[in-house]
Amino acid sequence: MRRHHSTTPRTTRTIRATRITRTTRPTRPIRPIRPFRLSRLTRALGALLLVAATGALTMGAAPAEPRRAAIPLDQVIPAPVSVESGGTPYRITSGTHIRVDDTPEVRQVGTYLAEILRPSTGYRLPLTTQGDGGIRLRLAKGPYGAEGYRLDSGAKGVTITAQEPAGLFHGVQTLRQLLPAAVEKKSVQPGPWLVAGGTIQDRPRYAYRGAMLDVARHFFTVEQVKRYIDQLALYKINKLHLHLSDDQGWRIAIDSWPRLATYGGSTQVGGGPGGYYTKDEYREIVRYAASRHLEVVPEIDMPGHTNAALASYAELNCDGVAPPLYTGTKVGFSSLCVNKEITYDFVDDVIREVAALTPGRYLHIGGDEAHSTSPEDYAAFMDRVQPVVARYGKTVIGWHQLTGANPAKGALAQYWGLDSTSEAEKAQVARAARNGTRLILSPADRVYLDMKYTKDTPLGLAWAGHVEVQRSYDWNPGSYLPDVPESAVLGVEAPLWTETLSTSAHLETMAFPRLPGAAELGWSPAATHDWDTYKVRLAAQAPRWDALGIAYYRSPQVPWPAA
Ligand code: TNX
Repeated sequence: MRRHHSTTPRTTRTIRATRITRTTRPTRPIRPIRPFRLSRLTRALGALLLVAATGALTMGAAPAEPRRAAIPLDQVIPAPVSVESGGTPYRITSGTHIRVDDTPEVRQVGTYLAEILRPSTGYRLPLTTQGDGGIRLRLAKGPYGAEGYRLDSGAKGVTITAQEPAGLFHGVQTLRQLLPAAVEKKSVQPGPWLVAGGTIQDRPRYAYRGAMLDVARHFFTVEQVKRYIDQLALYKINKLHLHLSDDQGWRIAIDSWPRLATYGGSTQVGGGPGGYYTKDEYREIVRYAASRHLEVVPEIDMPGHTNAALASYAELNCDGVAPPLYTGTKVGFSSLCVNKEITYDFVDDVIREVAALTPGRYLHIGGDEAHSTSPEDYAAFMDRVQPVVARYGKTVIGWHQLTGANPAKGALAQYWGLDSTSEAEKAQVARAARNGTRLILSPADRVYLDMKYTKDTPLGLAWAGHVEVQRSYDWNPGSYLPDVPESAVLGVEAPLWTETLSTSAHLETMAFPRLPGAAELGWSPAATHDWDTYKVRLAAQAPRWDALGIAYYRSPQVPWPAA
């Protein structure tokens, strides 16, 4: 067996207001330690330590193990706030323990980590609350905020410290990305399982880092949604917005209006069978999301995008006649009947039931493309509906058309315009922002994951143009909309509309590789933003997606490793 060690370059990255300074000593290649070299190495104390550590590291290594260097600490997506590389890597072995604080929340993060590491390493990795060394997950007071963490890696172990369990969970995602891609596989793989030495300190730029999934145009099962949740968690996304109703389908059981789901949910774009979540299934999605530290944001879109509801109950229509179910892809043709009282009974019942099922803070009421509702009716409708959301204890989110009416105090507006959106419309959004309406940014020509990458990519729509990977990444949420102060931006969300998408592979092909970029815009300091270094980090994710079975678009803009 050949012994080897990796000498880790000492890299210090300091974030300044406007740019990153990086001082990197040239990387020394991994080289075998031959006996005659030892005497030379022992001249320096540092080298002595290194040799001792390396000896410990390589003992007991399986003969088939390839030689490989640890993944550099700064290769993570989203880019961390600060990275200091150096020192001996930690090696996960069959003797490694996962040490957790003795609380259910920390144990849960530890169990989650163990479930990722056990199948591929083949190690037991028992959870324990005793001893030291190994992988340690601990809560402590510090400058971490609600979601930040610190990761320290050295010869004896890796410690992730955070103030809250969410911070530990995000730190675990970082640790995951520092391990070889093969760690994601479900069968035993050869090691070594090295984590580069050094320290990462990290916390998010924005509190709201969302992804939306349209389960209305095509229905996606609980298992498919869970799969997407797992993919979101890897990039520290913390909100799952579910678009639960639209013209083509109603996807959540409502006890007081049962035909919404049983009839309104019975089809989808293209005429397939559709589907809906029972209340227990929805609770299961919420529970699973929470176990990945994502908050579910349910959306019931109104007053437009309501054909499935109008088809289910004739009395909701102004003329009392139920339209047929709809399986096409046009928008803007349906509206609840704003002047009928029963509309507000319906809205109250639906919001009450959805709010009761949802532990999260938010309830999204849509409000986009209400082309069949007059502006006066639209404003009157929103004036009545927003207080209902508040009455059931939730914060309103609406698509940014809500800023054309009277956004309630504390309501959030989700901006989905384009570069070419009129100045007047942008100014309307900016005015609302200056008056206290906080914004979630989802510019369609940047982070609509359903837009085609190029004219030649088969899936997706193109109404907002073609959105290649660089275009999707290269914008700054903090200065994106004119006259909107950075403090008005609560975060970034990447929506995935599904008119053309009906399988998990479809979803993934559109989300990857753009989703990690949206996640980075939401998490990383603006000072880390740099396409040229980002595209290298992005390329390095591909083997991980392969290991996870995630389909992705091999954009020619990204220097992928040879397949
Ligand atoms: C616009 S964005 C819509 C959706 C479509 C999407 C397709 C928004 C609030 N409304 O109804 O599915 O474009 O890209």
